[in-house]
Amino acid sequence: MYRADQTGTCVRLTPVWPASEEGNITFVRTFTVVAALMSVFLVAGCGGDDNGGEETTTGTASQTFSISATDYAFTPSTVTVDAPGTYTFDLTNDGATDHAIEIEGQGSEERSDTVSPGDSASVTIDLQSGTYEMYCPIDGHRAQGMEGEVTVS
Ligand SMILES: [Cu+2]
Repeated sequence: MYRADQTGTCVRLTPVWPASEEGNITFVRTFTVVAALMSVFLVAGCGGDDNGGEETTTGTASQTFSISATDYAFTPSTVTVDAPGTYTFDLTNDGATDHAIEIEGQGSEERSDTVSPGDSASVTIDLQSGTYEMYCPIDGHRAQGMEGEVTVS
């Protein structure tokens, strides 16, 4: 058996006989429980350190696609991405009239600014798994062929 003697800030363990005063035995038992709890805490702490070096990056993917707009089509007109995430579509207007790009589906809808011939603009959207429509929202451009599809697998 051991008894903890506190001297200043230093804890010193000294042997005591089991038959010593009841109070000392109770103290030793309490001390043992505290020491056991500290051991558990230290083990947990080591586990945390081990995991700290192997952090896995998850969450949003990020990629930019370049889309060309002409009178009246998008190139490419279909885009496929491997995973849900935040994606940006850069639209360059290679046509002779104003265009824009809008992506709509899965409850989301995002539209770029209107782009004058020779200029560019972008639209960023959080894509979930599923299919989205991609089209030019200006006048009747969509009906004239400015539409496509974005698929998220
Ligand atoms: Cu257009």
